[in-house]
Amino acid sequence: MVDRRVQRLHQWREFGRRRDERAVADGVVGVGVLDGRGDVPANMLDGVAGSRWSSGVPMAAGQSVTVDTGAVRSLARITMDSGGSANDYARGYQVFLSSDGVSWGSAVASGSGTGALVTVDFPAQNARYVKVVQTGASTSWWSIAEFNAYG
Ligand SMILES: [Ca+2]
Repeated sequence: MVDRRVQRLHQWREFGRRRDERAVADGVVGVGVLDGRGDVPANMLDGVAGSRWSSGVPMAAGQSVTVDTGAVRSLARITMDSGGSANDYARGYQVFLSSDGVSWGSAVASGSGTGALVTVDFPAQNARYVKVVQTGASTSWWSIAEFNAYG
């Protein structure tokens, strides 16, 4: 079940600075589910709404997505946008943070998606890695067109 595909992206993307928010999700991505038929993990970080990563299988508890923001930094929000695959949002999620990608501790947030754009706020914490674990289930695939993290 677990295909720990990791890809490094070299671009760095910033936007929304007028709101003192900065996208920091561009980095190494690992997904704990099989890639969906060419919907590779890098697609969730490429800044293109029309490209997506997808699970390629029905959404199920235990599937996960891990993003490396590139450095330890204060994080307080993530967004997962399933874009045009509007029904592929996470039915349930837990968010974990880590400074080293090894030790994760307790979930900093949990909840249920209700639409294509899932925004998750949590108390600011210094971390480098973000892992989202699926806790829901659906006949739909889990797709993320764009994943972002904010300080
Ligand atoms: Ca994309």
